[in-house]
Amino acid sequence: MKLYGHPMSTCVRKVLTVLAEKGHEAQFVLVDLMKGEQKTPEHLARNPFGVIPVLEDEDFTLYESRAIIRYLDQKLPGAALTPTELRARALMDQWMSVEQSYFSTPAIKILFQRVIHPMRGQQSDESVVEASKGEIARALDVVDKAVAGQEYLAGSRFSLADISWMPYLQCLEISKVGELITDRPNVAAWWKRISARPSWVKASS
Ligand SMILES: N[C@@H](CCC(=O)N[C@@H](CS)C(=O)NCC(=O)O)C(=O)O
Repeated sequence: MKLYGHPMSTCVRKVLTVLAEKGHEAQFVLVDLMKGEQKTPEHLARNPFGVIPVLEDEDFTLYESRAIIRYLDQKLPGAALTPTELRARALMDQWMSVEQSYFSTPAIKILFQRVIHPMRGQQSDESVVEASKGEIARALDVVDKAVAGQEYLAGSRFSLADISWMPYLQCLEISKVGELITDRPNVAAWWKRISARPSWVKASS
């Protein structure tokens, strides 16, 4: 298997976490975002949207991180990251959808304002940061209630849902808005629990 990506990418980190949970190594092919390599004809042939990650499994090419992690979980041996029980599985899907609909976009917006723009010599627009913080607070208030009485988003077992949220929770810390996590005791305990997993430590270092 080949994984095309960049080690700093949030979407790639999800895939690397799943590979590490499964104890599987894929050949990592660097697509240098700093050099715009994701927009070359060679990469556009792999992913017409010009983004990473892309997975190649022999003659099969797959893009979109959430599709890739579902594929890898089904394909590879090792501990299942998708619950078999119907309702737990439905909850996993619900939380992956909530992440995509309400959480990752404002988290990335803050990362751009606070980290990426200053790296490029541009000013941070704090009105964007404030609006995004409001959206994130709403999502994390909901998560705080959900993980009050259970260890993981889908119930008692770590799943793809937790993995989907992890890179964006890390973005909040990197962007110096970690109080969005620490102000919510159940979210803070959940983040501490999942970010200590060796798979995440390996994928995010
Ligand atoms: N929905 C896509 C998003 C992919 C994406 O936006 N990847 C970013 C890195 S995290 C990227 O390649 N950015 C470069 C660009 O937009 O040119 C997925 O989940 O795979």
